[in-house]
Amino acid sequence: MIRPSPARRALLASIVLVGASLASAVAPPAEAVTVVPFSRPLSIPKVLTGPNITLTARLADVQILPGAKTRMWTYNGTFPGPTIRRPTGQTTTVTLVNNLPPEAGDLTLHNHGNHSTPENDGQPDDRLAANGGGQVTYTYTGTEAGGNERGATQWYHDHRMGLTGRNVWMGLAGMYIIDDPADPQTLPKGAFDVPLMLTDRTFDANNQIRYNPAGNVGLTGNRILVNGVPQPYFVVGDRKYRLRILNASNSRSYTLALSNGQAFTQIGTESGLLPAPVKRTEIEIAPAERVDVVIDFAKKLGQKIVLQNVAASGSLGQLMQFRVMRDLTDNSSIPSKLRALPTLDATSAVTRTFVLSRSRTTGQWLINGLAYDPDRIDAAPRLGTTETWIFKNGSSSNHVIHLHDVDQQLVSRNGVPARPWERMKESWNLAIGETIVLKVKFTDNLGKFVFHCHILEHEDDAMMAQMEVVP
Ligand SMILES: [Cu+2]
Repeated sequence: MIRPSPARRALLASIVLVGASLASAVAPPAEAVTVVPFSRPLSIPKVLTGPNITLTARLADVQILPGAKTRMWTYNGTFPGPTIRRPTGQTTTVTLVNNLPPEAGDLTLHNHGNHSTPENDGQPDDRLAANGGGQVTYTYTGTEAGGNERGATQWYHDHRMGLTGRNVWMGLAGMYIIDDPADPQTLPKGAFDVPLMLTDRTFDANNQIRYNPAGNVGLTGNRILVNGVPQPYFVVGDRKYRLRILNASNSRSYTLALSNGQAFTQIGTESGLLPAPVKRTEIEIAPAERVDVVIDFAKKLGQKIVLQNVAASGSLGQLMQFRVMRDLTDNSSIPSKLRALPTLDATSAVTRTFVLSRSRTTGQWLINGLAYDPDRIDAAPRLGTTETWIFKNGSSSNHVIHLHDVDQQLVSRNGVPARPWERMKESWNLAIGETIVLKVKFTDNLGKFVFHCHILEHEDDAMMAQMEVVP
């Protein structure tokens, strides 16, 4: 039996309430639905581009499966939430309004991957948007280390202490893209630059979802959604498309491959463009990771190509279908050099080691033997210095380590130099027994930030730690 942490106890109490609210909301019993693969078009979330954005968290009935709509916790009534798309170097405010029912409690919004000050980072217990119409405005400057923040595919999601898994599962997630004129401008753009959010959910016979993680191992769903649609099709032209793929699932990892054996050209990660494109036929993507890829459908007119998840079989292995049906001229290209990485100090001021483990007595997930304590500082790097951070996975599960505030460069994984597609990121999958060595430079922002496992049931089980950047 797992002894619940305080966060866990709050979560368990809330599950009952969520279940109750959904039970009262569902329609009379309907037949369990069958999804015909590739029978519905891909949905592209609405794009918000203005400098002052409002995200209202509210209930909405969303058409996910055929038949009854699914009651979800949404931003602005859709799942995924709207895609925010902003030029780097320009200030953006995002105002979170909490109009969810009382059982949702207070909320916080984390812009995942952004270089935010602590007060704008959407911390688990600070500056909460109170239930019943409370508002919090977050300000993002779009600047970093004396210049503009790098172009990147980020995302925003709830980050409430002990309740992130529930809140994201119920629908509180969307994408946030920073456009950067310093990135090559010949890459596919406009309608050929497409965000894809992967999530998994389990639906009941009435097409409703409910958050019941049954312990702290990690919740997976029995159906995979791409931009909120089960197994969609997407009509494309015979040209290159840029796909910004986000794994917004609570705990499921995917291994992406194309059914015709064609390679993806990976051009970016969570932290923006790679130094150079890399061809890969299989790409593993763990929770919170993003891969920015180009698929070239040239000479494929008339073909149907499936984006597969070769980590699973059946419907879980068939994510979406590209139908190459439009004869188009391709004016895009992928330069051989994309974007150099920032230069970090050659020497590190400090080396810190963090071991990921699980308590033998309580089953709780731990970092350096400890559960999260908001009153404890686990690392205090000095502003402007570069440090070496080592993460070792000593547990019997994979974990996805996510550091807030700054990008990280990979020195080595299991003693081997970084592979070209993971030299700079901010969410790192560690398989059992793996060790990564990161270099991290702390710029601009003083104060406290969390770092944690992004398997949300592990995070909510207090697999989180805190750093404080000091003068
Ligand atoms: Cu974990």
